[in-house]
Amino acid sequence: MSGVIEQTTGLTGLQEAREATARAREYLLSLQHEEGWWKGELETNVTMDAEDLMLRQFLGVLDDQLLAESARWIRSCQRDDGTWANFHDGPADLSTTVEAYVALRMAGDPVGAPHLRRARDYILDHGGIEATRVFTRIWLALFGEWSWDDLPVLPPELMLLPDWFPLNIYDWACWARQTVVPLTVVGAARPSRSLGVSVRELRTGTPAPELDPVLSWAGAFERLDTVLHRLERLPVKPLRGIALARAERWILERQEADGGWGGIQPPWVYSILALTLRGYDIDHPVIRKALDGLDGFTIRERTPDGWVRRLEACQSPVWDTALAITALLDGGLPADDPALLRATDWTLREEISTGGDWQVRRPHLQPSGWAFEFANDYYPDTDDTAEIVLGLERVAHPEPVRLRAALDRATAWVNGMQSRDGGWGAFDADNTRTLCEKLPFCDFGAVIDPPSADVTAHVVEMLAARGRSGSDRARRGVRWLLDHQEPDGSWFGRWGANYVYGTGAVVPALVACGLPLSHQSVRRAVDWLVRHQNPDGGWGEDMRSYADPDWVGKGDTTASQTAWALLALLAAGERGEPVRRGVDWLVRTQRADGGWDEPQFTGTGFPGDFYINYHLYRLVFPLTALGRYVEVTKHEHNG
Ligand code: R03
Repeated sequence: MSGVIEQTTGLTGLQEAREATARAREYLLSLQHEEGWWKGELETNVTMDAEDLMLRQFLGVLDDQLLAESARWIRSCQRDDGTWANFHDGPADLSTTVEAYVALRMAGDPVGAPHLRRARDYILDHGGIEATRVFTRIWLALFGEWSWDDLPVLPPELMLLPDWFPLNIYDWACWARQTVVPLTVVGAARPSRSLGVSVRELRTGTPAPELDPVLSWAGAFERLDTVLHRLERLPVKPLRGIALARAERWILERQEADGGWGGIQPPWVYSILALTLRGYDIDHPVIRKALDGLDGFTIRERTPDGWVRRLEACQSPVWDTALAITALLDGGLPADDPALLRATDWTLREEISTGGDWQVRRPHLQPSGWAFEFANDYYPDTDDTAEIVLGLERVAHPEPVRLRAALDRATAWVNGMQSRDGGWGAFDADNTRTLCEKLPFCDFGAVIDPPSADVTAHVVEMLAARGRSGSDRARRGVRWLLDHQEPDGSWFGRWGANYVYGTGAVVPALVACGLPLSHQSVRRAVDWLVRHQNPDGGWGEDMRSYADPDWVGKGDTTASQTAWALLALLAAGERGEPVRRGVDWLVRTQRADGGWDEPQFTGTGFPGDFYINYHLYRLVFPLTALGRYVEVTKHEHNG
């Protein structure tokens, strides 16, 4: 009995939640850049660093200091068992471990060193180079450490397929398209340069696996690949010259202001390789700009062991700024605060005004919207645009007409990007051709961008905020969400981990669209969240939930995931024990400076394959959740 009383009285009061909110708010304000934006580190895994070293080795521009600093970082990420993982405390990843091993060999670590021996034991026990992903083997083929004959052919003639023909480049997700186009150039050139060391010791000699059944798409494509390999050996390929020239032009036309491609590492580095192989030398302005731009994605840090250097896969200033604006507004900052006005002015300057690849599927739609990064003008996305509109909509800007005009353009753009089935994908409409996934090349990451619950929810919530919850498009979006609820009551999280993220996004959106709190869809979601609350009062969901149903809704409590669950519960009208215990966890674990620790990754690049630790998630989401808790509790206390 006394235990129960203690537990109840130990729970956080409104005043403590208020103080925690204020601390988080001030801390977030202190992190704003003077130009008005926020950007947290986007932490991923050491393949970024290993591939950066291989890129520079290939180009002949690898310098010793850079090599030493990257190697020091890679070594610092190795675990006691000799392996590397793709997320904090995650299982070993074979391809990542192979790439890290190659990088450390390049840096001069001896084959016999204990840390490399442990890595090699793991690699050989798990199938060796033969069992790694295609991308890893492409990197090795660039240095003669793997044969181009044993990689899937990606013929440049792919560029010549019209945009209605299956497997044409616009059937691929934008990130896959931007990666595949330069890789067709690289694969056609079949280069082989010196790595300086050999990593033959990582091969097991295991023959390639059996082909899939003839009558499956995968099996058919594998046999087609054999034919393509034979065609590659023909002395004349009539369309090759035209195809390569078209790929080159396609790449050149898409270089961004920061020198990159698509704002992400893979197209960036493969485009550099492709252009180099087309004869652009290292001092050509296009290549110079591309390499200089990569420096902007580099983080250098002094550690007790010396300087370390690591590369971001991507940068998130627009996304972080959108989430920060909402967090500050929910956290009680006045809507005309100078920090919010500066953020709004910067964001307005970032609005996309040029066309892009999305126009292939939506040719009559006017450009607008926002991309995730500083520079990615050809690829705005609906998710960033929805979150920006949700934030800016609430700011009291001195030029309301100008602001409203931008929000109207952006809303129209997002509306036009709705897919036929009523949902929204991130970068393209109707990017749903699953045939792409069956190609032997496609063994890593997603290669299409179909509608997802998290993105659709953000869009629908945005439409509601703009007074359009009754529109036909919003209604079809809501219908899509209701149709895609999992049998257990949750929603899948495509770009965040995982069902906690999906559910945390969808419930507020449905409620914003006027779904009654008593609706069975909302009730089932609430029940799912309550059932998955950790004993400590928080929520957490491990990345393993993407592959293993036993992990669904389970994992160490994290600040961002606890906040996502609270956002759904608060939107659903919940005010009881589960909410109070979640809030209590946030208040209890807040650092003195107003932030939270979160070594766990809670962002998703590709379910199963690629994960992100967004360093601002641990702050913006708890601030939003605490702010909303304070707001609803305050009103209910006052009656
Ligand atoms: C959070 C929501 C906003 N959102 C945008 C999120 C962008 C996340 C970063 C994307 O970075 C990428 C890294 C990648 N790697 N490999 C690929 C890749 C793509 C994006 C990749 C995978 C398969 C192929 C081609 C490229 Br095929 C490391 C909506």
